[in-house]
Amino acid sequence: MEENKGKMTTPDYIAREDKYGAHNYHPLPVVLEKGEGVFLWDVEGKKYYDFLSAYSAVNQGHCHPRIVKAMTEQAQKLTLTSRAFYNNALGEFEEYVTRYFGYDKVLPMNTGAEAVETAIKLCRKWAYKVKGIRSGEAKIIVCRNNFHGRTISIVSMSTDPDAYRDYGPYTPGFITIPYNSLEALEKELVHPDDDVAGFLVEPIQGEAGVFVPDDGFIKKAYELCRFHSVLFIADEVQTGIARTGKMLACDHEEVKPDILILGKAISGGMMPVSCVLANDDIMLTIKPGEHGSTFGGNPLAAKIAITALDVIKDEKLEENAEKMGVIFREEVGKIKSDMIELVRGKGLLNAVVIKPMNGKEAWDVCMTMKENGMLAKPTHEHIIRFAPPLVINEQQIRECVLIFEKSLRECVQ
Ligand code: IF1
Repeated sequence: MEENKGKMTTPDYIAREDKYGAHNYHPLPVVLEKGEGVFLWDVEGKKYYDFLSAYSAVNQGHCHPRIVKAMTEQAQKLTLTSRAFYNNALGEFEEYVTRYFGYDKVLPMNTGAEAVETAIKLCRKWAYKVKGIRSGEAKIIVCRNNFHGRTISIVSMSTDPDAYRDYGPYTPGFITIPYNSLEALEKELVHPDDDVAGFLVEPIQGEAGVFVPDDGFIKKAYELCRFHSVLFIADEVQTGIARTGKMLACDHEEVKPDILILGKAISGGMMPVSCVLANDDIMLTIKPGEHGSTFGGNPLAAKIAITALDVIKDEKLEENAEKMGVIFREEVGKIKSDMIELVRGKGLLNAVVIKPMNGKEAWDVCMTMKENGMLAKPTHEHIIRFAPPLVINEQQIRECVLIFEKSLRECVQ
């Protein structure tokens, strides 16, 4: 109840969510109420460094003043028209984002999963209209341990039982290969039926535990796809928008995907904004009435996204992510703790693999870090992801490595 707000403490908030909300998450027991830049505050007033960035959606930092301004200004003018009519902001965004990433066209959606669904539909449409694959036969190659979202079609290509179990029947048309294997990719590409339409890949696998493929994998995979007239589809929902030290993770290998999927940080975490980019030969295969979304391309999202992308360039966040990432991995590498198995990542998308000790696991390390003022979340029991907002500076990164070190020490005591 609102009048009790002042008296509510952390356990009360948690109990209320537990009672009224579906139990589809297992959050760290911290209740947040405020954010600014790299910092978050909980309902008791305790301040934390954010090392999750809402799964890389707030690359620009929490409540970035320029994005808040763009949002509040547009919110007072016009928020939603649907696509039944034109609005004066969507075209501005479309022009801006296509120039920014160098594509002919953009198709705006809202969540990452919707953008992935859009890319799958676009790829299949292209397969039938342009490549000439027999109706209903198009295949898309995906990778083991992928994470592309939570819809039925997307979980149909998941290899994680937690993601797909008991959600069948599944969508057919996906071929799974091991990640980082050019051999496996080539084998599927020379399929005798010639019905492969696309290869959908995360340039770095996020959910899998920040798994960085071998140098050259993305480039060679792209070239193989090109040779076989198969669309190279990059899911940069998590790796995109400067997270890995370049605007796109594919930029590390100078690859321009045939279909590019973006989400999360394209709005700086203000609201769900996602999009799919492609050139005309692909994008124009979808005709009026064949795909869309009520909220996709709304003027509020358009203005927010333009400003959020502006901030990335103006504040040179790619450069900062690259530099801070190098320092982070170097400094973590120097920590003398038997609990650290290895550190890996690119830019500010990093993971530390934790060796359990004295019955203490990654979760316990995160709980201790929370006590010490730093929020990170374990993934897959033994991995902790470290992905702060890209506005973090050197002194802050160094302080956070010390907090991590201290927490590891306290954990094994
Ligand atoms: C959750 C991880 C991050 C994504 C890629 C599409 C989507 C995602 C590469 C879908 C979403 C999320 C969603 C979040 C957990 C999460 C995640 F732990 F799974 F790996 F980011 F680190 N493609 N990733 O990573 O985007 O529909 O959610 O907007 O709670 O499920 P969405």
